Amino acid sequence: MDGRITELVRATQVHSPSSTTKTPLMNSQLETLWEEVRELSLGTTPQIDRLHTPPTPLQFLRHYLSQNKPFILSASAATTLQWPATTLWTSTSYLRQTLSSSIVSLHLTPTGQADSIATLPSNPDSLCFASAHVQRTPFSDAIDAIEGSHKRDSITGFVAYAQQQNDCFTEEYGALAGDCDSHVAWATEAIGSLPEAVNLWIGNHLSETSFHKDHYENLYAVVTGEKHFVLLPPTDVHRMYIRDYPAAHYSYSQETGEFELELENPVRHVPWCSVNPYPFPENKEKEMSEFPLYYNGPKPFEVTVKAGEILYLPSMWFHHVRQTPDRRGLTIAVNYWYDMQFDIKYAYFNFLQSLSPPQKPTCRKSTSHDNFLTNENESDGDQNRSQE
Ligand SMILES: O=C(O)CCC(=O)C(=O)O
Repeated sequence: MDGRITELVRATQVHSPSSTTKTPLMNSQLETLWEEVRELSLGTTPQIDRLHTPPTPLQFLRHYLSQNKPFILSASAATTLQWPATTLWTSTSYLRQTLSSSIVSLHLTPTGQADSIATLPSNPDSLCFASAHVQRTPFSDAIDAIEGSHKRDSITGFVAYAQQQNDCFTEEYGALAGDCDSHVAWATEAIGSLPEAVNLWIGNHLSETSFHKDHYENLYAVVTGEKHFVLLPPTDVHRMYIRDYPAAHYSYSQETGEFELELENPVRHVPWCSVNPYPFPENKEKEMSEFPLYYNGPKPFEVTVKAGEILYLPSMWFHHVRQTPDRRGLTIAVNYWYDMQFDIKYAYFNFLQSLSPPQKPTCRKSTSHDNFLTNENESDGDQNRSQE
């Protein structure tokens, strides 16, 4: 995800307000914003639109792209994913044979959570942004590792996820190019350019991507297995508790089968979402009191993208991704990242993000019109924190 992080950091440096004094928001103002966006555009249920025929470029532009609104294109749509990949990639031996001379980037982590917040073993009270150990691996070894890595919470062992990004489908998996469309025609026509990157994702049931956002219009096609997305619109940014975390990297030793997690030196900070939508039950209460805007605000949009379906994930939407594998234990997806317009919506988003959220939560359940924070006029005490 390095390319993506560079992009985020670049955008932060260019566009974040220079002043360290931020205007505090009131929770009632935030609630009004969240509700208005849902009432005016997204809908008030946690479901997103499901289309049964592909949109024309004009429909896509008018109803979704310009409104920054997601939808799912159902597999029942006659023209959805009529790709050779939908049948060919269900055979691991086909993949092995076609990619027999390909070297791919495999991301190894102890639990399947690459690019996520982790505790530092040297100081369990400290959190960091942990990136995976990335290993260049012949494809047939990589697929063995993904299929075989099912261990969680063991000291040795790893979870492998092929999630290189940065146009990896075109580069590392070029031999599979003929099995899929090289772009999504109605999106290309509406956006006016070809995708900036096409990526392949091969994971298992433990592979998980933590909450983040991207500066891309994302057309995400699942080929085998299922992907489960939790989505929040950009206007919900304060519910994500974006904080700066020191960057750290896992390194995996083949000899011992163990990971080490080391901080970058010199220290570099990565702004990242603090919320985990699926905490362990024993941590749930603590998480709810730490992140009340997430837990007490409107229900996030949840969507499962099945084999043969495409999700339109608009730019700057926060997303968390888990997966259910096919019978072999694999989930395979291809996604198309199109450049977003850095337009007036982007400027509004940066302005919103520059405003401090109300400070110090009081954890109690609320109705949607209830004010759920008691001290709504206090400013964010952490004034030096830079944001994503
Ligand atoms: O499939 C995944 O694990 C993550 C997908 C993602 O974050 C993206 O497409 O931007």
